[in-house]
Amino acid sequence: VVYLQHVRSDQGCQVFTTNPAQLLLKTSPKLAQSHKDYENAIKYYTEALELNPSNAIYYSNRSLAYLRTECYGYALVDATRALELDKNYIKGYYRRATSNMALGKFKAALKDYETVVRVRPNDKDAKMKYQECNKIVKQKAFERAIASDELKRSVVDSLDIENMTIEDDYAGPKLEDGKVTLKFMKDLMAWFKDQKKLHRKCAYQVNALQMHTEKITICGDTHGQYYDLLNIFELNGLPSITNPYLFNGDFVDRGSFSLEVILTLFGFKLLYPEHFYLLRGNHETDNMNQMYGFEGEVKAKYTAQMFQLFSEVFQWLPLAQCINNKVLVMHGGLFSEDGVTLEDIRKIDRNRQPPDSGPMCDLLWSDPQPQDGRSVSKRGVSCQFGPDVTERFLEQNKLQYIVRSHEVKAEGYEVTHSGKCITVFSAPNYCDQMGNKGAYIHLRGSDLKPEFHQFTAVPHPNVKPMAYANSLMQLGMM
Ligand SMILES: *[C@@H]1O[C@H](CO)[C@@H](O)[C@H](O)[C@H]1NC(C)=O
Ligand SMILES: *[C@@H]1O[C@H](CO)[C@@H](O)[C@H](O)[C@H]1NC(C)=O
Ligand SMILES: [Mn+2]
Repeated sequence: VVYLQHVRSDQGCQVFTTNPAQLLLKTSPKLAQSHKDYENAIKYYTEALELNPSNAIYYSNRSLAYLRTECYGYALVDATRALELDKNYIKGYYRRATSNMALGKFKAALKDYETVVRVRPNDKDAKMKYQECNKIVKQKAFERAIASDELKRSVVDSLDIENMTIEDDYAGPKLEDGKVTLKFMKDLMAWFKDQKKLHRKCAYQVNALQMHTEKITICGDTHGQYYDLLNIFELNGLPSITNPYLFNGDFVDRGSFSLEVILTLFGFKLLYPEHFYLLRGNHETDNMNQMYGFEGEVKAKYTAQMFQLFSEVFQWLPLAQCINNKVLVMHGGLFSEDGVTLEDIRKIDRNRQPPDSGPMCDLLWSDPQPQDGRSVSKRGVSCQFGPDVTERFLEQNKLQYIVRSHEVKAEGYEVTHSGKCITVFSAPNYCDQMGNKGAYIHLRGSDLKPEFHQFTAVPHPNVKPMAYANSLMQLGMM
């Protein structure tokens, strides 16, 4: 297993070398592990494979680079090829297991860990991974068993929030008569900034209140980067009736301040329900939260029951938002089939965990591609759609363009498909290692012309990204 050091660059320098292994393995504290390094590693391994297509190590190493860039579908294909070429190549089993874990295919992952443990009975690391994965498979089976015998009951019904007492020594923010006010929001953000915890009674109150469902600012993925979220409000102003916002999903996971991000966003939703919008991302789901940290973080800071409540609320988040009948915003992108209308999107029964395919899955998971048509997704879920797909969708629904998020971009945003498909991503220096900028977009006036604003990462307290993630997904364990 390769331990990659993901230290932040203090010189901001990037080294380009033609040795892909060096790109994967940079350990000097002077160098950042950036997205660009992994993309270059992929390029060089691809070239090496053209010269020598039967080298299992090249496939396995490219698989690691794909894991790092979240192309889990491609990572799975490469790990599988490595094993076809050399079925005794242990690292190949690890890589394939990690790809399957990332895709939520826990049983498939368990089979590979089983193989490693069989071949290397004395390997402690392998044994630990096997046990961890086995635990998840058993827990999933148990959850399925109870879900089928019991009517689904809201966590809210089993809570007695009114009767929870706030201890006298609690000096933090409180709701006023059960309502979120601007003063509460300002106190809350300052409280979180100092790494203090909101009283559990107030955390339940912010969560359990009804979620209701134009100049507007659109932000992309924030992924638990609370200090970068505060910086957005610093640069662009606090949300208000005259300064509305739309946050386009993936508020939680990866960054270790996901609770602070989501409670702040829910607070503003309650304060300005008609001027503050939140859409669901692929990370507002149980499978992702279990692997990438949010479940662990909520359990560490509050309780398992609090996580259940978040899970329920996430299921009510809308999947898409249409602005002035001209722009459609969603987290992932367009569909695996032509002909989907806005009416079809409205009719989606969204109050559930997303299925493996179909329009709900596509809205949360798909990505654009430069070439026409559709291809298999690099992620292993949903599809990639070309400019012609975007064009037909916009024409049929009489729209001008789409805005989506979901992919890290070096500049924080990217305009593709002749200006008809815009990506915006608001987590700068994603996971403390990608070196990317963040961006948000202003849409203004009758033409809704997009205007881009970029920003860079600000420092955060010393809690690393993925600190609460499942140990199998922690960086360095792949
Ligand atoms: C593959 O990656 C490993 C690190 O996991 C590295 O030591 C090795 O040199 C790489 N092999 C090739 C052929 O690039
Ligand atoms: C609070 O607890 C008391 C005593 O246990 C009970 O009588 C009352 O109904 C509870 N209040 C609410 C709002 O549930
Ligand atoms: Mn996403």
